[in-house]
Amino acid sequence: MYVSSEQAGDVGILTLTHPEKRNALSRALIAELMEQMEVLAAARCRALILTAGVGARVWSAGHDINELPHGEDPLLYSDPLEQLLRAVRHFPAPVIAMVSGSVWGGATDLVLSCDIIVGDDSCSFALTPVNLGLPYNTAGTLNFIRRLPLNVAKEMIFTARPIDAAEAESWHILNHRVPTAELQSFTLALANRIATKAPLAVAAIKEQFRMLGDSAPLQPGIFERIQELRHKVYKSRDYVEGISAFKEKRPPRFRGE
Ligand code: KGA
Repeated sequence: MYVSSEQAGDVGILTLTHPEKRNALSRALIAELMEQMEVLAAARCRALILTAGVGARVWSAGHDINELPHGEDPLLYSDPLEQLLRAVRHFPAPVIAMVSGSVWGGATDLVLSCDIIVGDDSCSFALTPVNLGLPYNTAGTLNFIRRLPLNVAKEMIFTARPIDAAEAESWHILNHRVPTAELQSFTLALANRIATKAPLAVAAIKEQFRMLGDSAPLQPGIFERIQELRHKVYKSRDYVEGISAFKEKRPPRFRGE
């Protein structure tokens, strides 16, 4: 079991429970998470909290690096992480990320795909594709452009530096930064407030935010160009080196080829 699920009145709470692997977003963990999301949606939960528990040291280490393919597109439309991101965005009630601890790579994409983010002083967020030599995909890059100030997105991507709670607050990544002792009660109160509102209106407006936010047309030529740029990166030796270095627990040696 990598995920625990509970329902407190109209609020669903999904907790990642695989600290041994730092809640890496493996195929198995994502399958459980999405199954529980379906159960909670069917039970008409009116707000969903996604968490790794109060006091977690790592919220999630991101994509399971052992499941990233060599020499192939690492973030295809059908990749489990991509399916999870869409499930969160399509979930018929607001999803609140409640964050203690560090959030890495694709897990930061996941948190930024939630509707509201509440973090404590221990939370931090890193965007890490350049540590792995990995070309991020169009949907994710668009999510960062929409969700973050462009200069912030660029600094986070180009440096892969984990940004701390104070920076996350000042850069409007967090809706609220609260003391650890109050994280659970604050987030539950927020979710319960949402749960008292008209659920059809909330769901329709969430869907409008999603569809209107996604409505920027992408010219075929631009998409093809992005795919070509990404292809060059995931076929590179640096991408193999990035993944090998993680597995061998050593710093990568990138050569730009
Ligand atoms: N995928 C698979 N296994 C992982 C993992 C990951 N992302 N992160 C950690 N693990 C495993 C790790 O191999 C080890 O397994 C165990 O979790 C504890 O990790 O016990 P084992 O079998 O050796 P570790 O490193 O000992 O824990 P730590 O010292 O507490 O450090 C925690 C962090 C999170 C700082 C460290 O594990 C880490 O740096 N992980 C990788 C974080 C990362 O770069 N994630 C990005 C993944 O890529 C991604 O999401 C995308 C799509 N991207 O970047 O573009």
